[in-house]
Amino acid sequence: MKLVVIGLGQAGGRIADEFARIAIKARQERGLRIVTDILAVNTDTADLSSLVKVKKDLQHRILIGSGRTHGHGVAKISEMGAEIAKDEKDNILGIVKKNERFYEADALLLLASGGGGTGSGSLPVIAQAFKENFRDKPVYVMVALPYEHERLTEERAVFNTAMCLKSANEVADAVILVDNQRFIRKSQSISTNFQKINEMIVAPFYNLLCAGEETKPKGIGTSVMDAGDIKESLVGWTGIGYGTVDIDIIPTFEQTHNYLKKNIENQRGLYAMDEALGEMSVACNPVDAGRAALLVSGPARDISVDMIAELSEKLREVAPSAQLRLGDYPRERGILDVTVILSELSDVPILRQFYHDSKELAAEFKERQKTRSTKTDLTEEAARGVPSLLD
Ligand SMILES: Nc1nc2c(ncn2[C@@H]2O[C@H](COP(=O)(O)OP(=O)(O)OP(=O)(O)O)[C@@H](O)[C@H]2O)c(=O)[nH]1
Ligand SMILES: [Mg+2]
Repeated sequence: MKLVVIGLGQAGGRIADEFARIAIKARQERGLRIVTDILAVNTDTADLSSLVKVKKDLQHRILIGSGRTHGHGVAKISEMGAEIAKDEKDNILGIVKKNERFYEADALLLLASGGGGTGSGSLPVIAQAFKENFRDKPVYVMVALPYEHERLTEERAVFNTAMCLKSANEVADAVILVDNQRFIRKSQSISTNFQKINEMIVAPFYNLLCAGEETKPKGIGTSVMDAGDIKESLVGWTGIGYGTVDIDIIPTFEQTHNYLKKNIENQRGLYAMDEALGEMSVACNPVDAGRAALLVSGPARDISVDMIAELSEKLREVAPSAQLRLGDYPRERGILDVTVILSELSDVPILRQFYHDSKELAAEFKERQKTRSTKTDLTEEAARGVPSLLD
């Protein structure tokens, strides 16, 4: 599958940078093209220049709203991010369309954080603009949810995220949720280590995008997961998970094909699938998924029909309402990995929490505004009669 990737705001830009890194890796190591273009859009000049892999020209690092923000961001006011995006969407669309490979792209992927202003405000606007202009290309969005400490202390982060998610869901074909908090635990690194977190966010996409682009016979599985399968698996609220297991950890019984060996293969697959399901990008229950996809990748001799059957049976058990799609992707290297997509989720608890909290906040904002204007009126009243030094 080939994507056009557009990162919006700081988090979006950095995650786009990570997509650029895996795209370069796919070209160099596998001779495959998994993106047709990668762009970063921001109201902040410094954020744009701090990117590493996104091409450096003005067609790939696009500064918007400079007349209003002077290149310094929108300070978490996502309404301003949305306004600026409305003014500049035609310009962005024009730039994306100009790329000669644009028509090869299977879909668009927009990336942003929910908590900031530029990314969260512009993401739904740009998604809508693409939907209206390119009806044949699905538009997927990925929203990075704020950390727990931000949810507890930064009202704007909660409010922006709720508005961004609600609006994005109205226009995008799928909204991929990635909860920053879940990646902290995994990375065991300091909370600001975004690079590591972004690597983990993007990792599941590597094999997923490569699998259907392979042309070398030994990279083509028995059941190839191509762009068509992925499109069918990405609808509505979506989580993505990735698990890996080292092939060398369990003895491989090289020459034999006995029952025991098969069992070990299956164990590895189950282990990796369990990790993928346990560490989904957002906390969700597979029972609530309307669609699910599973891609197993590893050395051909370690992926048996038997193992795929067992994994699919287990996935069916935990996600009984999901339309299931399975794929295998032979790769000659020392690990076996499993990528899981759970999509068309009917319930994601953290979503409800964001909506609930932001409604309370909206009421509170109103109340505070009322109190403030009453006090301002009183102050002005008290100043009446005091001479001013100005004309
Ligand atoms: N996953 C991830 N999250 C990030 C990254 N950088 C910032 N965040 C999160 O994104 C939110 C802040 O939003 P930013 O993306 O910095 O904001 P912005 O879109 O640039 O908007 P403004 O700076 O307000 O103009 C916070 O919740 C951060 O925790 C990143 O590189 N990766
Ligand atoms: Mg910013």
